[in-house]
Amino acid sequence: MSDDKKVIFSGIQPSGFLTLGNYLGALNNWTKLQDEYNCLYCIMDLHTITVRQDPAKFRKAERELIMQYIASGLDPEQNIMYYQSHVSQHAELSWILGCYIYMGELQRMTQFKEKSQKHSDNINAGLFTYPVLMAADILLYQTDLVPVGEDQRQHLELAREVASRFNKLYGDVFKIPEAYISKVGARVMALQDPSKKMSKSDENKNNTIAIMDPPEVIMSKFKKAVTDSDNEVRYSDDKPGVSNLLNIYCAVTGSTTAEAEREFDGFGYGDFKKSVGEAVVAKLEPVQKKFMELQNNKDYIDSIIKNNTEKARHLADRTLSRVQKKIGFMPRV
Ligand code: AQP
Repeated sequence: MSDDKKVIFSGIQPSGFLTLGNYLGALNNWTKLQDEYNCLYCIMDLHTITVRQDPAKFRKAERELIMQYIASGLDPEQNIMYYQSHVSQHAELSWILGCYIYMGELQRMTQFKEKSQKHSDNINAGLFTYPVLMAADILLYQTDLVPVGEDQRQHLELAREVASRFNKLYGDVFKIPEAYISKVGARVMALQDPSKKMSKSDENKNNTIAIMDPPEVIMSKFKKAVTDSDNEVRYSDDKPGVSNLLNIYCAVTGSTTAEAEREFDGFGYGDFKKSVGEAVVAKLEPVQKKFMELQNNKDYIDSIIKNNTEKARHLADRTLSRVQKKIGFMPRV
């Protein structure tokens, strides 16, 4: 990692095949950062088990996620991409930070409230302490910038708070991370219900486009996407379905909303949805092709995992050793 570049940390949970939402909201933006920043892209498997996973499916999703990172254009030589569970310093720092974060702070986290409603049969302690682990993830790498969606902002604030608290007690140990606001922000909504975001764990598969969906499946899902009754392709808060499709179109083609509205002036919804589907198919085609190639190259993927894990462990250990020393833990012999 070069010393003169800022550090960016982010990650995705291996909770299923990535959606167009993950691609446009995260991966596609990450590929634009790799020259300018030192980037770490973690596969957040410790976070994933806050919701029960089927072990075989989980392992497959883990394996496929690193391939989806690379297929989307992330260079494994330039970026550090690794599994959270392979770098034990995440869990170790999480325990320590948990002793510097108060119950009341965690109780205020809105994502915990939402997730405990959604998974009311399994409100485990991990779901509650999720933001502590997230603080450890970020602070371990002396991260400058964290690309976050609105839903993670509160967690990032907590990470900043605990970093400052720790620094006040022990001196400058952690860098205080900032949110990175992407220039192209695309929040992709569910195709059948544009009031909620597109999520890989959505049970209604017509709500989501998986980045590996075959072209005919993508076209058919767009054909079924919800619009409205006035047959006018225009961006507006009272037209959430059409606006979501316009957003998707703009994110994959690079057009502005005004340009897209002009392009679709006079189009019926059927033709509009067909054009959006075709643009998405064209954007995903090279990603899918690369993924297929990687599937046949197990040794290459294994070597990437090994090299990148070593790099991540080395950086993580630098911070963790410092923290342990400051606290007064017995030095390692
Ligand atoms: N619909 C979306 N639009 C834009 N960005 C999105 N992201 C997720 N969905 C959308 C971005 O993807 C990154 C990683 O997400 P994650 O898998 O770690 O967690 P998530 O946000 O909970 O994603 P999902 O797909 O909704 O997963 P499940 O269904 O397992 O909860 C983040 O950068 C996020 O902003």
